[in-house]
Amino acid sequence: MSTDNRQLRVGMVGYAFMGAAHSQAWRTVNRVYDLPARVRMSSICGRDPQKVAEAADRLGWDGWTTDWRKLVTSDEIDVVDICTPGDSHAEIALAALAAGKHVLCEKPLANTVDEARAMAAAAATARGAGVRSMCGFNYRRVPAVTMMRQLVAAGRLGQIRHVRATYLQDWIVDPQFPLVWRLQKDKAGSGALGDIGAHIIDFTQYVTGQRITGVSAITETFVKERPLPGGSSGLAAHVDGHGSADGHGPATGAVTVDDAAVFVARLDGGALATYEATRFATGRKNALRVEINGSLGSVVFDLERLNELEFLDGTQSATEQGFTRILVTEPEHPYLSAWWPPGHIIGYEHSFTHQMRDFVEAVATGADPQPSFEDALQVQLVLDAVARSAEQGSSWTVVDPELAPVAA
Ligand code: SOE
Repeated sequence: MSTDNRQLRVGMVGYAFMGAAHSQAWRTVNRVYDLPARVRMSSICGRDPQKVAEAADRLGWDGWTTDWRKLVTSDEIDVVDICTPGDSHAEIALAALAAGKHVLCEKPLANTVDEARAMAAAAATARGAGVRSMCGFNYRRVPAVTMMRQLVAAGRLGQIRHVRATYLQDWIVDPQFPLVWRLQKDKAGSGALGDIGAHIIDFTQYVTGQRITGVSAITETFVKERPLPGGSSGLAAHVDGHGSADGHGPATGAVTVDDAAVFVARLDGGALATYEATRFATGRKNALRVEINGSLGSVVFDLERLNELEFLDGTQSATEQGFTRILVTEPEHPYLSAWWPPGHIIGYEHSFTHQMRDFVEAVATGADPQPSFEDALQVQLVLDAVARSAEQGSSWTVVDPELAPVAA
């Protein structure tokens, strides 16, 4: 912590989509919320000096570096924000925690359970020295989602019976979309499962207060070969890709992650749950939807209408029952007192500002921000169980092919 306890000097590693979203949040958090500490956007780190210098200027960072190890051990840094692909989360977080830096790490926490365990253990050790850490499951901080949790916790849904979660995207439906890092297991750990499946796992456990105890899963990789990025050809053909025989022409590489994951689950409070995470839901861009059914009511959240909740109060007379559309923009709603008058809606990026609000307040007051690395390890354990279930196919019962296939 800086000598001035009211200042938090942040160093961020990574400057792509999540780097931009986090930068927006660091820029705004002190301008919107009255917090016990002020954020200083001290330095941003990336491998390409020209690109990271440009990102520092565009995103509002005081300085930049290409050496993350120097950044996380600098005496001029109090917080390390990790916005890189999953294959570097563990190395950076472990070094930062060992250097006594507070850490915010993007989801999923890591690419493997072993890495996540090491990170959670290091976070627990660092906690003893007053060092805080959090994993960036930002959707928890959409006001309507926080309100969903409040409704469940207040008993307004009664005993939770069903959780129904889908997270649908379609950005790689085109087989010519290149083999980017998110489609490579060694970089991303998994595909739709860890990238967006992690969100609905955390989301539903957070809202219900229940944890997934068992799963039965199937996954699929619909497109198994893709062009290498940058229209690579020739040499690239020899990089575990499959280019043309003469070494020229478009080279391709193997997709080594899932395109879609579908699984059923049991939660420890007795609820049955269904989960679908896919990048092949043609027409669905970033469609996260969760419905919770309980003995006294139901609630529905749809990210495409993130300022609203649909709430069914099952205690009302049958003749008057119906899903109510709650506009979650009142100052009494979570996080919203700091923004605009009722009805002036907020957006996706506000969830990151709320995330930074809670992180800064926790660090400045000596509290542990949520979700912790332990919470994120539990999500990692669920991801691992889903992957193992899909691989083993253990619970898969084949339907007897009694009827001959219908002639085309
Ligand atoms: C890509 O699927 C992605 O950027 C995820 O990585 C984010 O976590 C999600 O919020 C939006 O989509």
